Amino acid sequence: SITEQTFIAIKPDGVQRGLVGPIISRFESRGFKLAAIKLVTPGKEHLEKHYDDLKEKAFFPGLIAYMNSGPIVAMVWEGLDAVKTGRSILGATNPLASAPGTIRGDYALSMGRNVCHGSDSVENAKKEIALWFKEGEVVSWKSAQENWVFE
Ligand code: YYY
Ligand code: MG
Repeated sequence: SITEQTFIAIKPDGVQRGLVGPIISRFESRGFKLAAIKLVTPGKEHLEKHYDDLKEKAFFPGLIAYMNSGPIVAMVWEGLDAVKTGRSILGATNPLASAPGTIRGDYALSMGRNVCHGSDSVENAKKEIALWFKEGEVVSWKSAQENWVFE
């Protein structure tokens, strides 16, 4: 639906490398509506919760240290098929396999520095939005572009 929401984050490497603007631009210009945004350093415990399903993986400690190494831009983007289309805008998890034209395919080379996060299902998007944002931080508003983006 056109009100589907996804959680998108610009990881510490994306912020440090000055990619906040270019990454936001891709979601904006595709036609998605920004529903929430903040710059945060949420701490280890929060990041472990975010990646809870990966806690048994060998790369988990490194992943948490990387995510905890600097500020992250946390966002909610809304629009038609936002979760699946958001993932396609990000590109494959391993940047070496990400198509050019995707964020990771244009800006990243290594799996452990892949600059962005996006929810992988509508159910996980809801969980992640609830983890990263408080009630009232996700804004409901009508975009003036709506009828030019959707029929
Ligand atoms: O959702 P996505 O970020 O594309 O991949 P996940 O399988 O959820 O893994 C989260 C995160 O962990 C990934 O973006 C990079 C890192 N990672 C890794 O460093 N090494 C792996 N073999 C798999 C994932
Ligand atoms: Mg994932």
